[in-house]
Amino acid sequence: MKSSEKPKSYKILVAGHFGAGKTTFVRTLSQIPILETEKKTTLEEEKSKKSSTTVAMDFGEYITEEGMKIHVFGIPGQERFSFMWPILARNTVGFIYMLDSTDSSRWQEVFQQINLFRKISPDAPFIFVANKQDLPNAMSVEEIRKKLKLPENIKIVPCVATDKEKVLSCLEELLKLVKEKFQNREKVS
Ligand SMILES: Nc1nc2c(ncn2[C@@H]2O[C@H](COP(=O)(O)OP(=O)(O)OP(=O)(O)O)[C@@H](O)[C@H]2O)c(=O)[nH]1
Ligand SMILES: [Mg+2]
Repeated sequence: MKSSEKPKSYKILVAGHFGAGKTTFVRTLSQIPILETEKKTTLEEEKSKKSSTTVAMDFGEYITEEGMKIHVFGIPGQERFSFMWPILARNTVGFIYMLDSTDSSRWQEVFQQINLFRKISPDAPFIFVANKQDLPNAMSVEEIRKKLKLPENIKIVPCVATDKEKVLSCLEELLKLVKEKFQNREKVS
C-alpha cells in the first residue's frame, strides 16, 4: 500500500459469553492501546470467576499487511449489559463467537447472541473460537463440535487469547470468509 493511501476499514465483533476471553483477545490483537470499559465484578458468581468485567465495550485496531484496517469491537458478555449488543453489531462484516474451552456452563448463551446478530447482519460470516486451549482441561475442537452439534462447515478455531500468533490466526480465518463473501458479491453484481 502507498503511504498516501488511506486504508479501507472494516468492523469485526468479538462476541461470546462472560469470561470467554474477549477483552484479552482484543487487547492482544490491537496495535493501539485498547479502549476498555472494565469495572469490578459485583455478583458472587462473577467474583468467583474474575475480578473485573466489561460493562460496555472493548475497542482496538489492527491493520493487516495488505492495508485492511480492522476495527475490532468486543461485547460485554453478561446478559444484563445486552442492551449494548445491537448497538455494537451495526455494520459488522464478521463475527467471532468466543467460548471458554474449559467451561461449557455458559455456551448456550452464545446462541442467543448468534440469533440476535444474524437478524442484524444476516450475511456476515462468523467463526467460533475455542479459547483457553493452553489450560489442561480444555476441550478439543472436535469435542466442542460434538457437544454443540455444529456441522463441519462452521469453523471452530483453537486459540489462546494471550498469544499474538494464535489470535492472528483466528483473525485470518475470519477475514478469509469475509473476503470470499465480498468476492462472491462482486461476481453477482
Ligand atoms: N489461560 C488462559 N486464560 C485466559 C485466556 N483468555 C483469557 N483468559 C483469562 O480469562 C479471564 C477472562 O478474560 P476476559 O478477557 O476478561 O473475558 P471477557 O470475555 O472479556 O469477559 P466479560 O467481558 O466479562 O464477558 C481473565 O482472567 C483472562 O486473563 C486464555 O487463552 N488462556
Ligand atoms: Mg470483556
